[in-house]
Amino acid sequence: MGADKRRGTVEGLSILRGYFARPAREALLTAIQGVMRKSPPFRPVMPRSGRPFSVMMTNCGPLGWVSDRAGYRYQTAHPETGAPWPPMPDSLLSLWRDVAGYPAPPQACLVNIYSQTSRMGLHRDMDEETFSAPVISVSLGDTATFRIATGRGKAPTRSFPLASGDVLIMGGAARLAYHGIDRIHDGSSTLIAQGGRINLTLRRVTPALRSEG
Ligand code: MD3
Ligand code: FE
Repeated sequence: MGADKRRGTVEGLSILRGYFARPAREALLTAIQGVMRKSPPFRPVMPRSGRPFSVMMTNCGPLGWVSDRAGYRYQTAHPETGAPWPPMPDSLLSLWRDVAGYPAPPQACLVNIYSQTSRMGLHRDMDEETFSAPVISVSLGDTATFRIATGRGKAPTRSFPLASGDVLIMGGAARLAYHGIDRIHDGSSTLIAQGGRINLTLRRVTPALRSEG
C-alpha cells in the first residue's frame, strides 16, 4: 500500500552497494565505537512537543546536528557533556573525497543508532546553509527499508533495502527529497554484536570557501 517499489526514479540518488567490504565495515564500526565512547549517544526530542526520537544519536567532525525543544540546529559541542565532537575517522574523509565531487571536506557526521524497533519518519534535510554539496550516508549492521519520494512532495515514494556497507549519495534533486526509514530487519547482519543498525550521514553545513575550490 502506498509505496510503489518498481516505478519512479530520483535524479541525483545513487547507491554504491557493498562499497565497504566486511573488513572495512569492521574497522569503521570500531572507529565509530571510539567516537561513541568520547561522545556518548543521546536521545534527541522533537522541537516544541518534546516527543523522543526512537533513534539515539551522536556526532563526529567540527559540527554536530542536534534536536531539542528549542529546535533543530548544528553546534560544535555535545549537548550533555559540552565537549567538542570527536574528529571524523579518516576512512569517512576519504569516502567523501572519493565520491562527493565537492571541493571541501564534510563538516558534520551524524551517527544515528537504530534498535530493532527504531524508525525515522519522512522528512527533508533542510538545516544546512548550502544544498550544493551532496549528503553521503553509510549503513552498518542490520538492513533497513529506506523510503524516498520521487517528486517534490511526500508522495509518491519508492522503497529499497540499505544493507551493511552500502553507501548512498544524495545530490541534485535528491538532496531535498523526502525520505525516511520504515523498519529494521532484525538479525540480518552479524556486524553489530547486540544487533541493530548504525547510519553515518556526512554533510557540508556551510558553503565551501572559494579558496577551498
Ligand atoms: C535523502 N538518516 O539522518 S540515511 C538523516 O538511515 C537520515 O539514518 C537516514 O535521513 C538513516 O537525516 C537515512 C540516507 C539519507 C541521508 C540524507 C538524505 C537519505 C537522504 C538527504 C536527502 C535525501
Ligand atoms: Fe534525513
